[in-house]
Amino acid sequence: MGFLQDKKILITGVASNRSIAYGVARAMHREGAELAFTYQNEKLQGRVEKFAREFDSDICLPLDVSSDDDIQALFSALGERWDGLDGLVHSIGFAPRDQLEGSFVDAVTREGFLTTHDISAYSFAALAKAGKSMMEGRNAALVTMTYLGAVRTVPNYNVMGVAKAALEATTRYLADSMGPDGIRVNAVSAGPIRTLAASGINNFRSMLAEAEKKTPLQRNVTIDEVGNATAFLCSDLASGITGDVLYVDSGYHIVG
Ligand code: 0WD
Repeated sequence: MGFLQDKKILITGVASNRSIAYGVARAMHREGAELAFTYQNEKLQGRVEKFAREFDSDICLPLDVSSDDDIQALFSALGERWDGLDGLVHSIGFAPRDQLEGSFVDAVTREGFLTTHDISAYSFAALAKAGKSMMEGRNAALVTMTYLGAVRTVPNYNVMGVAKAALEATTRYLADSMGPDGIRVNAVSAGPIRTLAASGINNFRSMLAEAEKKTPLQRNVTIDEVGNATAFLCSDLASGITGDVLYVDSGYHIVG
């Protein structure tokens, strides 16, 4: 029996089979979880439905996190299929491309800043708020995906790093305010992985190469390693852990 047996978990952010959320789905499915998925737009619908079937799920719902209506509709529709929710994985991030290159002070704009924070940080709070009533009283857990750029400057990561700092603080505030309902909230800080989102970051290849050179494990991490850690944090094995950021980065963050 897997350590997520009988848990009902909603996974956002599967865009391709390279997405971190895809690695999360693979680990959670292996550990016996029942899964539901969201897709950002019609273009991705067919692909995400196919992934869902691969993981024995027929629950695939639209969600653009910039829309409050979408967020409400998501939980209404999920409530028709499930009597509650044990886990929610937030694996969503976006910054306009012009924000992710060059010097931060030159690149940042009001609009770029707001969009990046809305999609990449506020959306986690919005999903927690809208999903709370389905998660109360069942040892539920939320996990989001963050990056070291939240706590250190990383070339070209720019306003996305600022939004990740907001996301990590949001994780702590959500953990504090949802703890009394038995809901845990954590973040996984993943090392660089080649995905669709990552391809938007200028010079991503050199981030991968540098990590490989400098990490204690001397290699980059995989979506399956991030998936395993996320599955653990959503499980009862992690029942004493909340408000935390767990690094899955081959140890890169400890190296000076
Ligand atoms: O190196 C990396 N890949 C790292 C990623 C290192 C550390 C953290 N992360 C984070 C990302 O910042 C993000 O929060 O992990 C999360 C997942 O990212 P990913 O797996 O690297 O990227 P991807 O496969 O592209 O999935 C992100 C998805 C989007 O994909 P595209 O490529 O179509 O933008 O986030 C979704 C979308 O499916 N997304 C949205 N979903 C709902 N509403 C929205 C939106 N408005 N915008 C983006």
